Amino acid sequence: MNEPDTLGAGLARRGVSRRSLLKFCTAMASLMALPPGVALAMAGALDQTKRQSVIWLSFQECTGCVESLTRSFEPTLEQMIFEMVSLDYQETLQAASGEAAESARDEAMKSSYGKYLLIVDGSIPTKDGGVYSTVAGVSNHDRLIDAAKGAAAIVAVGTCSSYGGIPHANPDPTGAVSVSDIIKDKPIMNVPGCPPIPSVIAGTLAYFVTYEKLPELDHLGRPKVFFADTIHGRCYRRPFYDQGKFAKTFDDEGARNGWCLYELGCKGPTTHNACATIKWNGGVSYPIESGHGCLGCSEPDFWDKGSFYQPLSTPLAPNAHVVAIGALGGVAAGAVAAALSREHQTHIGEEK
Ligand code: FSX
Repeated sequence: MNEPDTLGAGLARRGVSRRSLLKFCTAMASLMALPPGVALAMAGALDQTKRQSVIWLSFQECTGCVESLTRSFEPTLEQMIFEMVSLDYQETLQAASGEAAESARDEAMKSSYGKYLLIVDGSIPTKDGGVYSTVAGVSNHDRLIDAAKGAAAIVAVGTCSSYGGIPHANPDPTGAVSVSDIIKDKPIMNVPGCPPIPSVIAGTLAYFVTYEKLPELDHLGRPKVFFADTIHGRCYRRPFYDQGKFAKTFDDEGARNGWCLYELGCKGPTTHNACATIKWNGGVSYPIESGHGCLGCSEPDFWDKGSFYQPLSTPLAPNAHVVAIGALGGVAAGAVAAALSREHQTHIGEEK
């Protein structure tokens, strides 16, 4: 399955022109806020690069992450990503099954030892010897340890593999943990979201293929280019928040006028993700634009932090809040968001 030729040759064979590659790189560079001129360099690098071997393991998950990456419109950046990598093992997408699939994985791990990118979606059960999720009779835990040994880097796709996700939620019957809870000696990037935005998965893969390293990460292991801002910070309903205009129910006048959903439980102020800028379904919309508050699905323990319809806290004076989050910038805004999160947890605790 490993193709020895360059990505440029592979793309040409499939009828993808140099112009399309450049267009793709321009979109990726813009998505990741890279400086002008990077797109051309990226296209040159990609043209000459060997297709990156990728081994993708799926553990305790709902397959939403893979669905997210594959359910997109034509032509898509995400589809081009599949031309860029040699997806040597992926249980949901591969045609092979049984022993043929397992031997393809073994072969890819052997031939690309030390070079392949390991992608993991889903959390890893650790209770009772990991019996709650096994593949070919091997526990997820042991498969992860085995595959991680020869990986150049690991990408945890989805909140489950990044932080434990829904399987880890109270009462956590399987003892679900994240990839970074188990693997300590490899570069790991978390791409959370339940599921993550397809372009974010694609963008991080493009970065790794181009630069042969992971992008700059934040304190939770997320690529800063996509997760530096909160949803609230980039939300198109933000002007209503600033004016103190809040929908009180999902069908009142405020809701019909597109006012802020903060009082209906929106978790945008404490959630770092790119939904408000990149959006979903080819840039069509995102949950808040569809009339529902953010659930905070890309943050650790989002399921246990309280009702999706419980407001984070009583709103501060709108303008004070704007200054706090908007003007302070990255680190300070993060501190405010963290404070809001703590306030939220206390508030929820008091409600119970
Ligand atoms: Fe988890 Fe992904 Fe949510 Fe589902 O693979 S992040 S439950 S979208 O499928 O892992």
